[in-house]
Amino acid sequence: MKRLVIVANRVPDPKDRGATAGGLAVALQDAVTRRDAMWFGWSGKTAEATATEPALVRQGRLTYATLDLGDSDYRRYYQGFSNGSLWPTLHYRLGLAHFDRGEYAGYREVNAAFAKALAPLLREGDAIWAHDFHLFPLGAELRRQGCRQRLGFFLHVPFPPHAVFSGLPRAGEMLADLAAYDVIGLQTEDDAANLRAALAAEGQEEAAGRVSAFPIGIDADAFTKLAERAVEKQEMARFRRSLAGRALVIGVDRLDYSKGLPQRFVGYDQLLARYAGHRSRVTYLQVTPISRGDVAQYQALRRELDELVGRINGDYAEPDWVPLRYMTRAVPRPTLAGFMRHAKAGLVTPLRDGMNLVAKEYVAAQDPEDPGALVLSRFAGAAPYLEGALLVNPLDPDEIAEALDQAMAMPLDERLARWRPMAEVVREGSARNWCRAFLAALEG
Ligand code: GDG
Repeated sequence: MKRLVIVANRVPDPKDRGATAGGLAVALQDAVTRRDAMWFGWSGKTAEATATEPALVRQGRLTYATLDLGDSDYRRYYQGFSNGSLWPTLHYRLGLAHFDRGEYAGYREVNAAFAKALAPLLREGDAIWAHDFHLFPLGAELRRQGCRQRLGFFLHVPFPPHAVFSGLPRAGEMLADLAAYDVIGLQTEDDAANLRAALAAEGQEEAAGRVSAFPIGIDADAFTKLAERAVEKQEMARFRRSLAGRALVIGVDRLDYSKGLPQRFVGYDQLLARYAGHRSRVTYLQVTPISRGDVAQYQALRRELDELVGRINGDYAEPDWVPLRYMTRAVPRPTLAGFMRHAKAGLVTPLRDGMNLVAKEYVAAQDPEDPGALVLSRFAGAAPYLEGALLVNPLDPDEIAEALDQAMAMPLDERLARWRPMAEVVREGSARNWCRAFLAALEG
């Protein structure tokens, strides 16, 4: 089997196994353990200048090749253009995006530096798979370095309609860069259709023909096992005791404005206001590890959430009941799985999301004899795949409150009827199958 070269903004720490690993590292585990592979990208560290020679760490058949980023490149490429321009634009939030030519230049320079450092490490016949919005121009830069290998690109986040994307200055250049890839993958058919139309509008019809949907999944069986084991642990027994028999609602999201957290908190507030019967009978636990904490919009969101949590708890708390438990620390994956299994409802209401793996994890964590209900944003990429969820408009707190009330009251037979097909979809659409489908397209 040919070697697989994965390029991503962040490379997982070779020492970090298991407990806190999530996201891409988990999804690609199968692909990088069954063949020779290299994982190339940013080390997560900054230095005075961006490194030109990658640091190499070998672990069995897998080589990690990482570059430190210069301080100015970190600000321009990562904080500036990737997080400040592209992330909001791709999540349909042009109003939150800013554009700065210097940052855009930094973004292109880092992509060129990645390509230059990677090119000498490549072997004939390697399959190269670049991930996510940080790397639109990487393929074109690799071609400039003389790379002839097959190049794939997968976008983990949504792709908006061209009318939105073209609000980004230099959108045309970004689309022309994508045309260097042989396979271009997105999460949903809608995203794929949007990107095809955008490419066609820029005269890239041929590249539009290389765009397909490859919905990402999770290792459902492993997550189910984690959840089953977690509930046996002392820590979970203590947590259950602390709930004193109250129903649990769980939310798990990075602290990000795409996740719809303020609207969700107001939705929960509406549940307590409009359906007084739930007061003192339900506890909502929201796990929200801080992310991009050095970006102003994320700091503002954190303050907004602090205030909302304080107000909701202030309004409804009893001496022995806190309605909304809110944590900004990350929780180990097995503990999360345990929380999810115990929760009567999973509350997943992003304003936009490429896929949303939490929705799938919630489904996988459920007890097949007594599953909980999933309240899901219709703007999550997962929505078209999880038909048994209670779909809501995440901008409408009243709709969230109504769906939560329905979830709390849902009889077992309805919960089973909704959950079973979703469990099937989540198991079938595994991370492994996602990798295999993409690599089959890439390697023909
Ligand atoms: C991007 C796209 C797409 C969260 N808190 C903790 C924790 N997590 C884990 C979750 C889940 C992962 O992080 C988050 O994945 P999501 O898919 O929900 O969202 P993004 O981080 O925005 O990911 C998204 C994804 O890429 C994959 O393509 O689905 O649309 O935005 O696995 O469980 N894990 C641990 N502690 C936490 O506190 N251990």
